[in-house]
Amino acid sequence: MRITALAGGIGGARFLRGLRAAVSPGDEITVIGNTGDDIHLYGLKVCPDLDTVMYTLGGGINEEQGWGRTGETWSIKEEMKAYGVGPEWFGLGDRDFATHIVRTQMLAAGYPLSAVTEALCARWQPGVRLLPMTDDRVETHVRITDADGPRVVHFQEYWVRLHAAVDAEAIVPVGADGAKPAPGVLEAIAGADVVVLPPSNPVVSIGTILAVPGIREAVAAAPGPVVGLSPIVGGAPVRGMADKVLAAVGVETTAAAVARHYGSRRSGGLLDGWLVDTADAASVDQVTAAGIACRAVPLLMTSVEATAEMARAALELAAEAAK
Ligand code: FO1
Repeated sequence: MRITALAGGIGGARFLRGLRAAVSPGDEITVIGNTGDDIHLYGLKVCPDLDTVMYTLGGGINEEQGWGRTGETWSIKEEMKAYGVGPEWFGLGDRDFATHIVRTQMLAAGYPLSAVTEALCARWQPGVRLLPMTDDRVETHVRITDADGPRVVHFQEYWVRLHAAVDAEAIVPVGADGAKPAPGVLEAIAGADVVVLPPSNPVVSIGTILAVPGIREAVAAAPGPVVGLSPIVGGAPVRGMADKVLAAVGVETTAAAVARHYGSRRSGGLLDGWLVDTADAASVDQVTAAGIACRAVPLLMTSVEATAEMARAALELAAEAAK
């Protein structure tokens, strides 16, 4: 079986670890990773979501944080601080720096991000094929109004520095309009037996991937079923700031509203199936009424086995939707 998943950072990566555990030997998983969270710092290109997927599946992630490397040290950051060079609010550790140096060096030598990602994965052996959504530069920016007045900040500044404490007024995937899907992305969707939307942020992770012209259309037209898992449990995001960015696009923070936001494939949307948490079992009928097959199952990724169980439920729902 060929499975293609669209994924953001921590939630997406943890789900993929469960998906990888759930599939049979010989099944192939392709991951289309969000690169809208990418940021250029100290002359280096940092790709947080690609790295989070790569480290999580490759066994190098800091499990507690969910991002960055295990056994990390911080000498470079301290030296930068001694020079008065920031930003201090973004935590790049020494081990992680090596990834960004290799990536930036290869990009400067002319390799596209997709080839660089493949080269980095040759070390980490994530057990999936990891593709960036695009080789072009896309950066998610967030419009806010705070004590400094109305302004637009990089997504990482909104999330890491400002802790999403102010409302997001608009989400702008700068550069997405003119970006092209990376090599292999459209083929991975068109060639998949199942397309999965993990419980990643529907706006700044999955939404940004879908904003690359051609990708939303490819998912809507995928020959296989498309199933998603709700990142909202009991009216709140399991982690992250989905509530803030959903509000910015006029979507309520409920499992059913996110399903309706993606829409049913029967009416030009993206989903054949949607899993909600058992806490949201009451919303199954609403989702079904929207033309999307829906089941309530436990959706808290408390262990790899619990997450594999979620992935199995998603694949079963896909199989039913395909009938
Ligand atoms: N998240 C934080 O909350 N604080 C950080 O300082 C931070 C640094 C960082 C560095 C590299 C990286 O790959 C990820 C990092 N993250 C950090 C996670 C990241 O901000 C977000 O969780 C994702 O971009 C959202 O998917």
